[in-house]
Amino acid sequence: PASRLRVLLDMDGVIADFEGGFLKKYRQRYPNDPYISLEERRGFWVSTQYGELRGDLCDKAISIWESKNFFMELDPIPGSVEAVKQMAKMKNTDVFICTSPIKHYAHCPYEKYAWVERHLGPDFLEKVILTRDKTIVSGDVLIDDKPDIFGVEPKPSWEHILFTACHNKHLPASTSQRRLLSWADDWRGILEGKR
Ligand code: DGP
Repeated sequence: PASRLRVLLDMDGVIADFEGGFLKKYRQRYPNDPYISLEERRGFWVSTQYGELRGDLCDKAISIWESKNFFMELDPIPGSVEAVKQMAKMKNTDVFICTSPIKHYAHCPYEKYAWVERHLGPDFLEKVILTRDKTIVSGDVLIDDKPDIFGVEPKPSWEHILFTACHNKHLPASTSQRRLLSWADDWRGILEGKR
C-alpha cells in the first residue's frame, strides 16, 4: 500500500502574516514610538528586539498580539492559501496546520480557527493542531519559519524546512536545514523528494 506523506504547516509567518500584521497595528497604536522595519528584523522573538530598542517597547509589542482581532485580521502570506489548498488536494498527501498559540489565550486560539475557516474553508478545521511542542507531533515535513524548534522529543519524525521570513533571511546557510524561500518556491519538489 502506498504510504501517505504527512505535511505539517506552521501558521504564523508561513500561512498568516504575523510580522506584517504586527508592524501595522504597532505603528497605528504607538505612532510616536520607534519601530523596527521588516528589513531590520532579526531574531524570532519580536518582543526581544523591541525590548533591546527601548525597554518599555517589549510590553508594548506584546500588547499588540494579545489584543482582540490581532490574529483574526492577519493577511495571508502571498500565495499561501492557494498552495495549501493545492497541497491538500494532492494524492496520498495529508496536510495539517501545526501552530503554537500564545499563552494569553483570551483571543488567539479562537481567532486561529476562525482564520482557517475564513481563508481555507470549514473542512480545514479538521486539520488544525494547536500545540506548544511541535516535536511530539509526527510528520514527514514541518514547514516553519522558526529556526530552532525544540521540545520533549529529541528526535522528531519530521524534517524541518525553514520557511524564509524577515527575521531569518540573514541567517547563514545551514548544511542541515533546507529552506523554502516563499510559496513561489518549489514546495512540490520538496514534497516529492520526501515520498
Ligand atoms: P509558531 O509560529 O507556531 O512557532 O508560534 C509562535 C508564536 O509566537 C506566533 O504567534 C508568533 C509569536 N511571537 C512572535 N514573537 C513573539 C514574542 O516575542 N513573544 C511571544 N510571546 N510570542 C511571539
